[in-house]
Amino acid sequence: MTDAARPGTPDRGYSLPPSYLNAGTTLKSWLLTTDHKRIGLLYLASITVFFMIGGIAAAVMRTELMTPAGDLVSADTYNRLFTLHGVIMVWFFLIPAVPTTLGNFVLPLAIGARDVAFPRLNLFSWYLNIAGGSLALSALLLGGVDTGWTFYTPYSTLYSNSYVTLAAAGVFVAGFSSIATGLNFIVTVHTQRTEGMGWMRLPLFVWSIYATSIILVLATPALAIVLAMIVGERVFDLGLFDPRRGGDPILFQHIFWFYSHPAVYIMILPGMGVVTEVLTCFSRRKVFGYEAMVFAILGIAIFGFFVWGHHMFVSGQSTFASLIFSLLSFVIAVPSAIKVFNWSATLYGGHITFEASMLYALGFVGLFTMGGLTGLFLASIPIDVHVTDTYFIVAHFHYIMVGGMVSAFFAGLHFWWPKITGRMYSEGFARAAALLMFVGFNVTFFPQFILGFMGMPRRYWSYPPEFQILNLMSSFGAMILTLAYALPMIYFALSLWRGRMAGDNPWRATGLEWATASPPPRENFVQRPVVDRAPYDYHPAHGEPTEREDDPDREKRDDRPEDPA
Ligand code: HEM
Ligand SMILES: [Cu+2]
Repeated sequence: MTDAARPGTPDRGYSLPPSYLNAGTTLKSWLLTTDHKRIGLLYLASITVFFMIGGIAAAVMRTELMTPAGDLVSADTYNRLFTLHGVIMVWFFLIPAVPTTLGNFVLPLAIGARDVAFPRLNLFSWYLNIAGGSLALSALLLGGVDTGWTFYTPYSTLYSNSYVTLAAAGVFVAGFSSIATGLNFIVTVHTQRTEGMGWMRLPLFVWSIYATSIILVLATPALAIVLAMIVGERVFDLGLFDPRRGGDPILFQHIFWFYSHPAVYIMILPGMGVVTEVLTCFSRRKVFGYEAMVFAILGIAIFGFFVWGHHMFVSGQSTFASLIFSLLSFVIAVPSAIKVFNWSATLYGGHITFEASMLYALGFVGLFTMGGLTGLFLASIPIDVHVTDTYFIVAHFHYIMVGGMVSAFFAGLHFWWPKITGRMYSEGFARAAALLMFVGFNVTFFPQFILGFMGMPRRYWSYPPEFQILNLMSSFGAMILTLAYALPMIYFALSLWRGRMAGDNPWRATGLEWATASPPPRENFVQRPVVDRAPYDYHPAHGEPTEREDDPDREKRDDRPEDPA
């Protein structure tokens, strides 16, 4: 087929139909918008900037670690670098990443709503996020913070003379942005579902954002309180964490991890939701075990609140407490394992095609599984005591957060890009980037498991020469990874400029967001859709799975001998 005859080929110079993108083009129309789709894009722009800042800090650290001697930066600068990297990546990139961008854009569309329940609050939470980010950044740029992103006492309260108060204030403000967003999504799912969209018909992406929102609302206040306590201690010398005055430095760790363990599920649950949408679409299968998936999501959200003590096995907490926390940590692995099993079962016997977003999603499943399994190692006390504060930990959480969540973020961005912009990107380029990211990720972080097991501590700017080969590998992988992260920026920009028109539903996906134009009109739907079936209706009973319109692998499939049946 020639290009011109293909459906959805660009007719350049063609004027776009009215959509949210051309409903007002002034800067003001963007900065004061209450459209959930535009707010999603505002967040996309801001978290991209934060990701780049955090990435630059990582690149400097990895360059320092290429040689055993601490020669590029001083020890003190290195401390400030990993703090900057951690604070930015956790609070200003990873936690908002999927919920505020894809969640904002897709969630109302996926439930057939016109917008979120509180559109102005939605815009306000973006401004809060920017305000918090600016405060934290100013602290980190004025001279930095050297406590690590975990702000452990008593160092952060009694000894550090860096900008702890300002950074804590920034994260505190950003916390209110999280709470506002979470509240907004909860009310939206309760009140804005279209006719026929019962709870058990919600796409799993919506369920995952819903569960994440519950954690955001319940856990973030604990973070706000503990940060306020740090500021109170530093500014008013309250003695909350000072044993000489009846305080307790370990109290900080309890409250901090009471927030931060659930926060790892704030980071990963939305990714699980994205991956479920992508895997079902590109294997043309109904998700295996929908109900089990819903209960696994809710189970993770609830049990996530009871395992914080596994971060404190070496803090001196009672052995009995450690045993309980260890046991509960094994229990919470069960719902995650159910999800991995169900994704595999969804793929099994599916009609699989390897689009870029599918490659990212498959990458997520593998890398998340490795992160999760090493998490089980860490949940068993003897192993954790051995590898506490080593590179094993750094490898473990990067497998979850970067291999898992960042892959899922890219999977979702590629999946919904045609809906967001109305245009396609270069599939070949995108597949190459997905593969490069997977390879670069493993070359960067796998050696760190070994380094950790050999005893290399984290948060050090120099190390004994015997660790150099593995560190070099890791730094080399980081270069590949940097390239892989830069590639999407190029082909997405090209796609905006001259990408092929996407059509309403280029992947032939089943979600409601695909039942409206790409890009959608300001009000989302010309006529609000009515839902009369369960989600993921890809494979009607006894029928052939629905084909994708411009499936690049379709010709290969058509060449296969006819199935006599
Ligand atoms: C682009 C590739 C990345 C590289 C090369 C990288 C590298 C590093 C390095 C060298 C450290 C310091 C380890 C230590 O001495 O303790 C670190 C810590 C950390 N990284 Fe990354 N990182 C990358 C991406 C990310 C991303 C995308 C995130 C989150 C989204 C992230 C989150 C963290 C966190 C939370 C810490 C801990 C900081 C601390 O211990 O206070 N990293 N990373
Ligand atoms: Cu934890």
